[in-house]
Amino acid sequence: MKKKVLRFLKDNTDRYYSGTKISEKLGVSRTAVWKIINKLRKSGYKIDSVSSKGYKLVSGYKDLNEEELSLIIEKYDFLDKSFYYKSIDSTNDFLKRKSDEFQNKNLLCISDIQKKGKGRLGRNWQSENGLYMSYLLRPVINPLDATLFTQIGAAAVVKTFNKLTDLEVKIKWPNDIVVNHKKICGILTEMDAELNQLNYLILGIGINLNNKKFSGELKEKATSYYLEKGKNLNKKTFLETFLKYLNNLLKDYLENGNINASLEICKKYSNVISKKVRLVNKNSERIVKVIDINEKGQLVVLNKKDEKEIIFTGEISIRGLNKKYI
Ligand code: BT5
Repeated sequence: MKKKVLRFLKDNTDRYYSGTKISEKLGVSRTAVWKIINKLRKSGYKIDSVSSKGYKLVSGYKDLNEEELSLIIEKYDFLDKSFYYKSIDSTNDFLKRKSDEFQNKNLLCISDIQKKGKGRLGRNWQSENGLYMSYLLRPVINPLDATLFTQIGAAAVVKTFNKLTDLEVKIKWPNDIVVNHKKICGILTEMDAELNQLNYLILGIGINLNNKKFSGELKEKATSYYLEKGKNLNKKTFLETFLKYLNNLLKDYLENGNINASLEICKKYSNVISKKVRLVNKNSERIVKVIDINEKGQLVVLNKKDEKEIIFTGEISIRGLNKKYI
């Protein structure tokens, strides 16, 4: 109901509407309208009221909240329901828990803080002042292709940064976005699948927007928009821009079978293609030269013997030759 009233006020900022008119239009009681308007005011919306004229929204809510998020996703067919929290364990884990309850639905969860934000292989993701979002999607694809979604997400993040900022963002295949050799965003794609059938995947994206500092080992390897530019970047603005790009790239892939648009962006902004890098996994490390990203989103490298090899996302990490992060 709150959402209905808010949508009405947002769509009708040209003039005042009386409580009676709003209640008629929306099919709710006048008292309900009055109560909701008071609630909206309490949560930060500026709603002007003039006796004998009625109400008018003067300025909206600048940040994200539950209503704003649910209004934002109404524009997108690929999302059915959203959840917004001030604090949560992990947005990926939350959606996993919701997957049965919302069968056949695509979900988005955003939280201001994550107490147990996750990276790959159970690593920790420090989540204090950024944009933490997870998308539970149910594409009809081969489970082997689920990793392409990491590339789609990375491409949409880069396009968003390019549109909103002058940061020089690069993609460190497969799941890091970096600025000035430091990580500003990480992506974790998880899935629930049987042999040939994907039940769902969760695309989890953590973006360091307004983080003021990082502690421990992260001081050297993490950065945020704030740390680079000395000012904040509005989360809602970032999300709205990001969703436009994500929607287009997802459509390209899922409706037209075209993954090239995403992969072209990943290649154009790659900071590993044409470079020698160290491939590191649990037990070993070796130096290879990266030559390409193929149509499956896998890394094509030349090994020591100058033979071509395909690297799957799996457990591999990439590091620069000088032992630096990249
Ligand atoms: C990732 O893993 O980069 C995936 C991160 C995905 C986070 C999102 S937030 C929304 C959703 N919900 C979740 O619970 N997760 C997803 P990986 O490549 O394994 O990198 C993890 C490593 O990055 C850690 O071991 C740290 O070294 C470093 N790290 C941790 N927090 C960071 C941060 N905020 N910024 C930059 N680097 C960080």
